[in-house]
Amino acid sequence: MQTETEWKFTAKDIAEKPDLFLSGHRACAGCGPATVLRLIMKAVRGPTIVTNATGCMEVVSSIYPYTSWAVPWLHTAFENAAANASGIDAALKILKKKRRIKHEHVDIIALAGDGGTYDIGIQALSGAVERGHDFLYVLYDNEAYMNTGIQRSGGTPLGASTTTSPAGTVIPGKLEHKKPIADIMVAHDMPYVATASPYYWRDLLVKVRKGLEVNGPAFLHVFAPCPRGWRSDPAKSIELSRLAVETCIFPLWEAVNGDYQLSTPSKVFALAPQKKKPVKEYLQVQGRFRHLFTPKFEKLTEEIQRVTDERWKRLLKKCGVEQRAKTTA
Ligand SMILES: Cc1ncc(C[n+]2csc(CCOP(=O)(O)OP(=O)(O)O)c2C)c(N)n1
Ligand code: SF4
Repeated sequence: MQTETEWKFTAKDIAEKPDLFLSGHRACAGCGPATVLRLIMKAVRGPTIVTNATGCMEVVSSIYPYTSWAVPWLHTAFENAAANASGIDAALKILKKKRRIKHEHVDIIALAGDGGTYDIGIQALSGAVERGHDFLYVLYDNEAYMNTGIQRSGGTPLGASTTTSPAGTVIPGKLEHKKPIADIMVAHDMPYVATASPYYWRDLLVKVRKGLEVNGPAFLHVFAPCPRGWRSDPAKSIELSRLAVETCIFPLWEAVNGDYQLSTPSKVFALAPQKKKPVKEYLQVQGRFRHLFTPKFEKLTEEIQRVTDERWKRLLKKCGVEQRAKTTA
């Protein structure tokens, strides 16, 4: 896809661009979503309004009388970030028509967690996309309802222990697989859908910019480790966001007008499958999967590997990429 403004994101560009998501917020040390927001706000192109559903990122960034937002920002209820974005879009169109705003264009970003997207916000999101509103929806996926104490969501992966899917003598953590939310959004026939992970920061920034530049709705699914809920080392969040891509648990791709394309960081594992790491490497460094390494539940790691491989194969097919050799994973 051609972008209006050809952007070469270099580390220097990014470092020199002022932060629009400011430090001083109350996120935990090593919070993946906070890093994601900081990066996303480096990619904006001009006047931007952000609307943020209830969740960790809203709570930690807006404790009265402080704010981390250096742009106009609206808190919205847990369920309706996309409905809010629709309202902002409609209002801007009227104001422009009446010549009441000076800007040629104002970008809109809606932000929500996995609970606010996979589960409770999906109807508002589906409606806003169907109506063709011009906004970028960013799902920061920390794979549970973290703000309210680590409850499972439709984005929580199989086998993860949460407070509502606790691993113990009865169940081995969550019993269901992660819902393929980004594919559900592609099925809306929308102009732009992509997945991203903060380790691959350049890929993430370019995708944010593409999502903003496209006319109409765009959806960005960003992987966002949460050391508190994942029981992982806060120093390893970005490493985890790399491992998720290297194991193909969270592959990177984009779909432009419904056409799937594998992104460069994931292409590496399609062209050289021997580089693809076993999912165990990703699971074993997180306390939420600790029980999967006991004899009682270890079979589940094979099931996670099987489904990961199956989904990866299906994605490659959609992207028209042929896997060259058999995976060693
Ligand atoms: C209708 C409704 N139900 C429940 C809540 C309570 N609530 C607020 S935030 C939240 C969890 C948010 O989870 P997620 O969207 O995954 O974001 P995170 O906290 O993980 O960043 C819940 C259950 C609410 N505010 N509104
Ligand atoms: S609970 Fe998780 S997502 Fe929430 S602020 Fe802490 S690390 Fe970030």
